[in-house]
Amino acid sequence: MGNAMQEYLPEQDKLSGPRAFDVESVRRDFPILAERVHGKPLIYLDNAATTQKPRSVIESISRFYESQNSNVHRGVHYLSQTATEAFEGSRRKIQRFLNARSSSEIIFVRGATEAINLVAQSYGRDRVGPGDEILISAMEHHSNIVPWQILCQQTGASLKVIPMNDDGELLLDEFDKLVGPKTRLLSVIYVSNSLGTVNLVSEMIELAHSRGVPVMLDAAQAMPHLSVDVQKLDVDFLALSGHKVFGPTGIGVLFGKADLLESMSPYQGGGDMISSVTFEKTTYNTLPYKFEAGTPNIAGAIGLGVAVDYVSEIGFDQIEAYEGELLSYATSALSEIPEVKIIGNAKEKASVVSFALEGIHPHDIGTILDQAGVAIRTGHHCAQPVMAFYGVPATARASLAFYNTAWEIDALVGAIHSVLKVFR
Ligand code: 7TS
Repeated sequence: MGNAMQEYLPEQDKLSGPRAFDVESVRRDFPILAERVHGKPLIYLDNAATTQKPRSVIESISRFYESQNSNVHRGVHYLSQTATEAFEGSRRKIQRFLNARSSSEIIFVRGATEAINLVAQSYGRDRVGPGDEILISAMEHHSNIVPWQILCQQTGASLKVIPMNDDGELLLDEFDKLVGPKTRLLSVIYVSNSLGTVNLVSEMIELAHSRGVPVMLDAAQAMPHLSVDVQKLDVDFLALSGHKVFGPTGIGVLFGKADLLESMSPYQGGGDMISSVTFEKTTYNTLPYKFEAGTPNIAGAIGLGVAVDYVSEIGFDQIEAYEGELLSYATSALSEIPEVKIIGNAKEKASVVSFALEGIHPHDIGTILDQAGVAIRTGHHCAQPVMAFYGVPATARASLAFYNTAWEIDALVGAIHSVLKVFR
């Protein structure tokens, strides 16, 4: 396998990097990064699918089950109060992380997918009718397409799509024309998981608001890379997944402005979301509990609180600076291989390099890279309309996090040369 057989060692790191950011020390916080795969050091470049977890997050989950496990909001006993305090403490951490006005604007859900479905149903069904329009973009993940299609089928509304150019940038002139009197909501991806584009969401929110249109952001891929301030953005709803921001799976957050959430009907019915129930009539609980029916993922929420603490401690100044350098390093290293075609060349990008190798199916690339210990994703990345736009069935995608290094990019490049050798 040629170069891919080499072991790539930290000494080969080439980034000058902000000195205060010690990537090797950060890596030691993530136990899985010391694993070997097929006898080679694991090189994990599939962070857009899910990120790895620091030891503090892993330990917080064990600690919960070892010494705090109890249901929340239900008991006067010690453990239930401890669990409730840890759970609600985590909600406050996330409130601070997003700079929301109140912790009652932070709804715990399963992930970005559930957050978007919640808004489509709870906000959409009461307000959207025949002839109305929901606006999304050409680069959405399926989870920001299908819930709106379901809403459109239920209500007789239609879906409108902001187009993009060949670099993978949304056409803002077209966007301007699409936001009209029939538009009921704009729901747009902040950072594209398939192209890496960072959309100009501040400008888009401002324009939508100037025409009375509320905005939802799918921030699943923005959270691990950019500092997100919901008040500064003035966004109405925002979805995130815990597992993409170094937290556990099965937990995520819907942020919503309190007045909007107050005015919405519950998404699901059950325990915890009520204030009183008779067979004749149920009254609902206050925010955020109105939208949290049933026993939540308590350990997951606590783990997510620890994850956002971890990220905040490093700080987005450092993360953005380091990842920016790493992305440029990866982009130029891959561009030097003549057979590589990078898909998605937006001016503003974060941490994703999608590419094709002429004449080689992405799944073959992924399989050979795996033998070299390099984990990338190949496929349509749940963005089939993006694949259709570029006329490809799939792409190979390397997606970065702040614990990745230049020597890992070198290993990726070495392994790509091995792929080319096999197919030549
Ligand atoms: N939105 C974006 C932009 C995403 O990238 C993803 C998952 C989701 C929503 C859904 O998140 P979930 O946690 O609710 O599943 N993206 C990917 C990906 O790119 N590869 O695997 C999952």
